[in-house]
Amino acid sequence: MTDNDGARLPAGFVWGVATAAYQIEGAVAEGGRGPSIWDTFVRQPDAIFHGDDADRACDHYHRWESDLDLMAELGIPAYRLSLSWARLQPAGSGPLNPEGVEFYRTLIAGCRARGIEPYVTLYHWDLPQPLQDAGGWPDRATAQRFGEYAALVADELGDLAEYWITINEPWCAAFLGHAWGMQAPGHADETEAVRAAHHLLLAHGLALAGFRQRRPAAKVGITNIVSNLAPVTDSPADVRATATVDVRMNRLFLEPVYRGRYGAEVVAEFGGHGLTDDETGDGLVRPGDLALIAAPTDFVGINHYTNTRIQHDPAVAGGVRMIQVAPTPTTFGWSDTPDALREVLLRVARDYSPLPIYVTENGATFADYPTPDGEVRDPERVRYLAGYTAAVAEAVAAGADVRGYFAWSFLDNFEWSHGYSKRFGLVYVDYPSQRRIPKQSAYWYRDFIAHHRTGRNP
Ligand code: GBH
Repeated sequence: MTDNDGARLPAGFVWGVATAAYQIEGAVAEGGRGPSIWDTFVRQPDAIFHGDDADRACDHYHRWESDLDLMAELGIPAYRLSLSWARLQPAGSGPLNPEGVEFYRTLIAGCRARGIEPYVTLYHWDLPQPLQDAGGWPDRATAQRFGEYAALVADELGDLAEYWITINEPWCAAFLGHAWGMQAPGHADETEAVRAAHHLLLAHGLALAGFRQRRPAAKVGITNIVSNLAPVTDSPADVRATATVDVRMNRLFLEPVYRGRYGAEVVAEFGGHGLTDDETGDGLVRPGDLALIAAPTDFVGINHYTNTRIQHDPAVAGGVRMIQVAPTPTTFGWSDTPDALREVLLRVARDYSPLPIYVTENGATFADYPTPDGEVRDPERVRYLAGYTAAVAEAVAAGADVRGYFAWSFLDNFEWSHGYSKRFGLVYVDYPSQRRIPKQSAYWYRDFIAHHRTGRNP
C-alpha cells in the first residue's frame, strides 16, 4: 500500500494525529469546568443529529492516560490537542481554574513523557457561555478576553509545549456558527458572522502578541481551513462565482493574516457589514487591528477536507452550487482527491507565505464497524491517508515548505452537529463501553511512520 514518496520528505518531518477538547473530553461538569456555547447548543432541539450531546464523548478526561499510552504504542510522534477555554477559565475572564490548569499540565506533560510532541490549540470553538451571554464573537470584547486567556495560558502552561495554534478554523466558528446556524451559537445573521470573523482574527493577533512577550521561544500560528475551489466550466458566471466563494471562505482569513489587509475583493464582498481596510476610530476594524492580525507567525496551519467545483445557479440560495469532486460514498460526501491538498499547499506557499506549513488536520469519515472477530477494517481510510500523505510529499517536491501532517482524528469522536454518526478516527470508539479498537488505518499509519523514520520499506 505504501510507496516511497516519504523518502522525499525532509528529515524531521512531523507525523501526528489531532483531536479537539469538546469532541473527546466529556466531563463537562467536572473539574470546575463551566458551560461553553456547545453545551448550550447541543441542548437546542434539532441542533444535533439524533439528539446526541458531548457530555461524555470519549470520556478522554478520565481516560487520557490510556489514550496516550495507545498513541505511544502506535508510535505516533506528535499530537495536536486543544484546550477547553471553559475548563481553564469558566467565567471567560478572571483567573484560571487551578483544576483545569492541573489537568492540562498533566496531559501535556504526559505527552512529553511518552515521547509525543504536543501541538496545542488555544481555541477549537468552545467559547465560555458567559462570554456568549455578553455578546460572543460579534462583540469586540470577546477578542480582548481571548487575549487575556491566552496570556494566562502562556504563563501557566507555556513552558510545556513549543508549538501553539491560536484559533482553529475561524471560518467555521464565524460562518457555520453565526450565518449558517449549523454550529454554536446557531445564529443566522451574516453581519454577526463578519463581525465574528474580524474578532476571531483580532483574537489571534492579541494571543500571538501575548505569547511573543511571555514565551519568546514558542512557535505560534493560526490554523485556517482551505478548500480547493475551481469553476465547473470556464463561463464568466462560474468563474465569478468561484472567485466569490474563494473570497468568502479562504481569502477573508488568509489575506489579513499573511498580507496585512483584507484587500479590495474581500472589502467589496463584506464592506456592507463594516469590514474595511480603513481602520476608522470606532468601526469594526480599528486602528492597529491589521498590524496585530498580520504580525509574523512562525508557521502556517492548514486544515483541508474538501475539493469543490463551483457553479453559478440562480435557482439555489446564494446563487452558487457547490459540488464535491469524487465524493466518498459512505461519508459526508466530501472528496477523496489528494491532488486537491497538493494544490492548496502550493497555493498557500506561493501566494501567502514562505513560512513552514503544517497540515494540522486532514481525514475522512467512513462507515467502519468492528467485524465479529473484533477488528475494524477501513481500507478506504488507508487509501485516503496513503493518497493524501503522498500529495504532501508532492507539494514538498514542488517547493512548498511543509513540515508536518496531522491526521484527523486520533479517536472517533463527537462530530459537532453530526453527533456520533460520523467516525473520523484511526481508533474506533465503542461509545457504550468506551472500548478503543485501533482500526486497520491506525496500524497502517504506525508502519508508515516507522518506514519514514528509518527510510526502509515496511
Ligand atoms: C474540521 O472542520 C474541524 O476542525 C474538526 O473539529 C472536525 O471534526 C473535522 O473538521 C471534521 O469535520 O463546502 O459547503 O460543503 C471541518 C469543517 C465544515 C469542513 C464544512 C467542510 C464543508 C462545507 N467542515 N465543510 S461545504
